[in-house]
Amino acid sequence: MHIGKTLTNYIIETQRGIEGATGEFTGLLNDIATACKKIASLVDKGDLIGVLGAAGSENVQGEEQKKMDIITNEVFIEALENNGHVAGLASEEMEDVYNLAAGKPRGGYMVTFDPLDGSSNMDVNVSVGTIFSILKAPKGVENPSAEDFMQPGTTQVAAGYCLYGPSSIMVITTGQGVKMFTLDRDMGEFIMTRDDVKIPEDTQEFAINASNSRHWEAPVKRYIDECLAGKEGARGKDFNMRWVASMVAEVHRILTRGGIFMYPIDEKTRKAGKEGKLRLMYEANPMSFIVEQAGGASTTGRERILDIQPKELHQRVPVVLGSKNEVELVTRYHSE
Ligand code: P6P
Repeated sequence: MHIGKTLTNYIIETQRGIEGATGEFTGLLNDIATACKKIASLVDKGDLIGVLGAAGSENVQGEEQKKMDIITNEVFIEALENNGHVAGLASEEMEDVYNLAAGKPRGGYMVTFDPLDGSSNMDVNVSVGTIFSILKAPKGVENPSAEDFMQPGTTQVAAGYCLYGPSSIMVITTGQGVKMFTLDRDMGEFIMTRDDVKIPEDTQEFAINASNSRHWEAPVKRYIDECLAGKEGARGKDFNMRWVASMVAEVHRILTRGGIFMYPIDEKTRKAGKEGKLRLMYEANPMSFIVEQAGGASTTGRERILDIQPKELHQRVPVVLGSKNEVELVTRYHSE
């Protein structure tokens, strides 16, 4: 019985192909894999170890924090701060950049992450996930500032997520396509299960929180109404709808069978003074890098997400991502 290609095999192979690679990037991806294995084990145990429910605190977004938001954030920091691969971290769960303690070795990378996206789904046993994005740290900077993180999504060195669902699946891109690795819990290894993930360019499945429909802008309303009109309408085909309220699960479904995911800006978010619901640095950018690498597209409805010049660490953006032809149609509607 074969072992299969482990994530470690893949990382080392990839490193061999990178001129002057020092092994630091390899070490960092392994640290991230360690964090995700630990989180997978905590998610799996849930109520057995008393990690469900509210923490009794709020995060920088003013949202109620779940116990697992805090626990997984600490797991991620512990896995990354000791091995000298990063110079700084930024997380949905921390207001400011996390600088390493004095004396800890620094490395050439910075990581932004959402340690447990969709965490409220844990209380109802629905899939959740970790999202991460890897950026180059400015040379010789011991303690990167938030300003040092303000790099457009096109500068990402790598991005990925780990989906904690029926299986725990790590999905990674380093700019050479998208690979998937399924966790063999008995062995404690991620094994490659998909090598060259491609998103179908067309789809008949859309994902949006339809409870916001009264707040939508006209182009979004037009697109969704046409999907709902089905084969008798302008699109000439029926559509299905999904909404998991876990971005990682939605993106994984789209990578697996196509689809479009939308969290557009609307009157409600504008009135709240926000540019959208999802965060650029540790949700939209990493997911957009992955989706584009799989042949999909990702815009705000008005511009390519990876081109956005970030202004602040927890900046929000509208997101329209998935099957290329559908995203282009929605984006065209916004331009008309
Ligand atoms: P709503 C989870 O909180 C999240 O950030 C994404 O993972 C998810 O797609 C979205 O928000 C769900 O938002 O408004 O449906 O709860």
